This record gives sequence, C-alpha cells and structure tokens, in this order.
Amino acid sequence: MELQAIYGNWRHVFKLDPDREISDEQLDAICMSGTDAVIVGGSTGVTFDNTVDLMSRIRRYEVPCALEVSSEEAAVPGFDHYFVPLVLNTDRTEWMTGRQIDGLRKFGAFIPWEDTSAEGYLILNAEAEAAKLTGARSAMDAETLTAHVYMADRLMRLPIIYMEYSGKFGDMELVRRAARLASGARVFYGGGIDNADKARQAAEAAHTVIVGNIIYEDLEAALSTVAAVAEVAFGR
Ligand code: 1GP
Repeated sequence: MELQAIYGNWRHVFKLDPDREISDEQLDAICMSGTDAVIVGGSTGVTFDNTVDLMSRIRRYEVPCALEVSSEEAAVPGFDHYFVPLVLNTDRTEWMTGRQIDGLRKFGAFIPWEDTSAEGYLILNAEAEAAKLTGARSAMDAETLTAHVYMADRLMRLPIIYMEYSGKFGDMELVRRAARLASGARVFYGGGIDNADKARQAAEAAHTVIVGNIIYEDLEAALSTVAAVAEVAFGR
C-alpha cells in the first residue's frame, strides 16, 4: 500500500517568506496556532542564509515544516518535505522545466526523493509578482481550467495542483471545479485570505488552504483562519 503523503491531510497551512521579518513572538503564535504545517517560500529575495535562519527558528516547534524550492541556491537540507513548483500556465518553459532541470543537474543526486513533491502551479492573479515573473497566462475560464486540471492530474499525475492567487482572493467556483475534477491531485489554494470568512470559503472549495501575507499585516486575523478552516468539513 502506498504511504499517505505528509500533506495528504493538511487543511490549513501558513506560508512564511524568508525575506520578511517575523518576531519570535509572532513566529511562536504561528507555530502553536494549530495549523497543519508551515511552508517556507517566496518569489524574491530568498537566499540560503535567510532560509536556514527561518527553518532553524521553526524547527523549535513540532509543526511540520516544508520548503517550496523556488531557486537552487535556497535549497536547504533539513526540512520535512520539499515542494518543487512547475508553472503550468506559462509559455516560458524556463518556469515549467528549465530551471528545475538546471537544479537537478547539479543537485539531483542529493535530493530526498521520498520527501519531495512537484506542485503544478496555476498562477491566476495577473498582478502577482509571480505572474509577472513567469509570464503566466492568468486569465482562465472554466474550460481552460478544466484542461489544465486534466493535464496536471490525469496526464502528468502531479500530486498537487496549486491555484495561486497570491495577493488577491480568487474565484472559488474555479477552485471548487478543480478540486472536484482532480482524481489524485490535492488542490492547494492560496491568495488574499485575510479573515475567517474567506478562509472558510476557500476551505469549502479546496483541499488545502494556504495563508501568507496577512501574517505580516494582521497576525490576529491570520490566526483566526486556523479555526475557520477546521470548522469546514471538505466535500459536504
Ligand atoms: C502565496 O498562496 C500564497 O504564495 C498565499 O497568498 O500571501 O495572498 O495569502 P497570500
């Protein structure tokens, strides 16, 4: 029997950016919040040093801690799990397989494969830094989304589809559609969750809800999303 992936029952995740300041008290609140996991990752300014630093601070807690590897210099050992994003809605192959292959050429032999998973990224907010950086084709109607889910879930059999609206609350109809269509992939949703109500809506649509930016703007609001997600039984 195949073992359940570490993220197989994550419902709520906080994403921390190594390039942003967080105090020990704030980090304590995040790690003790009851969230299912912490993912370390960011689009810019992520270095080996700031990633090691944040990892070692999170490591004082029991919460599972994963790294989203977005640049090869910031691939730091010691995390519970590694996520490698492949952007599916761009024409620039550099972001789908190009950089990843460069990284694998150098570090492939050292990768803990059993603790590493690909994420099929759909970057859906044109204003997001990641969309500009990768040239993502963010405008997506239901039909196009469906084709992307078939590609990620059925053809490529990726374990995760990450619907990334970073900075903006997304289209929950599209997210719900993706989660319903996915036969094996887990659908992660992230973007613009800044209160309990949005967290609840996202938890009704996606398998896993990711909360980022609000941690740095309003910690109490960020913490309120944990219980909100826990209250929603997915798939009702
Ligand atoms: C970012 O999906 C995450 O990669 C979360 O988005 O920062 O908008 O919460 P926010």
